[in-house]
Amino acid sequence: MKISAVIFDLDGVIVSTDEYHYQAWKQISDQENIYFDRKINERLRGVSRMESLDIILSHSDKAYSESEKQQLALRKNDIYCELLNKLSPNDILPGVINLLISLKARNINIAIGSSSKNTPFILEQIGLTANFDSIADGNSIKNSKPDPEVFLLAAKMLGVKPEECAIIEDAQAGIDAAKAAGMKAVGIGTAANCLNADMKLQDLANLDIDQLLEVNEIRS
Ligand code: B16
Ligand code: MG
Repeated sequence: MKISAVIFDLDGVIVSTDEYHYQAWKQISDQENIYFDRKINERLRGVSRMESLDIILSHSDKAYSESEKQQLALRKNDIYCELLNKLSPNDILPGVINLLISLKARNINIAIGSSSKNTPFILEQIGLTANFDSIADGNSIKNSKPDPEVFLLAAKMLGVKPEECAIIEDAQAGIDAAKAAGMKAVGIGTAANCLNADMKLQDLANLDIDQLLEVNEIRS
C-alpha cells in the first residue's frame, strides 16, 4: 500500500535533547547516590519518563515509594525544562526542514509520534509547531513505546490507515512500536542498527524521499 503519511518521532529525529536528559538525570542520580552514566542514558531513548526513572532506580538498593518516585521525576523534569530553554531553530537536525517541505509539496500527511510530555514546549522552542498536521505525544497516551499506541493515535488523528504510515525513529523501542502498529519503520542514528527496521539511515540528510514513500518496494 502507498505511504500517505509520515510520522516523526521527536527526540533524536527532529531535534536531539538526549544530552539534556542525561544532565538532568545525572543531577538526580548524584543527589540520590545512584550510579548513572551515558551508557545507561542510551537505554532511556524513546522510553517514558517514569520508565526511565525505573531503569535508573534499578541501580539502587533503596526501595522508593510511589510518591518519592513522582517527586524525583518532577525534579528531573524541572531541570530538563530549564535546559530546554536553550533550544532554538538552530538545533533542528540536518535534513528535517527539507524533508518537511518535500512531504508537504507531495501532499503527504505529517505528524509527530513522541513519548515526551514536553513535545509542545520543544516544538515551540524550535519553531515547528505549525508544520505538523497532528501531534500525538506522551500527554495523550497510556502506554509508551514499544507499545504502538502513540503511532496508532497519530494515524487516527490524520485519518489514515496504519499500513499507509511510515515512522521515522531513533530508538529500538520506537521501531518495535512502529512494527507492532503495522507501519513501515525507518531507523535513523542509533536505530540504523535495528534488525527489524525497513529502512536504515545515519540521518535525514541522507534520506531519498522516493525510497521513503515506496518503502514497500524496498523491502521486497
Ligand atoms: P519527557 P521521543 C522521548 O522522546 C525521549 O527519547 C526519552 O528519552 C524520554 O524519556 C521520553 O521522551 C519522555 O520525555 O520526560 O519529556 O516526557 O524520542 O519519543 O520523542
Ligand atoms: Mg526518539
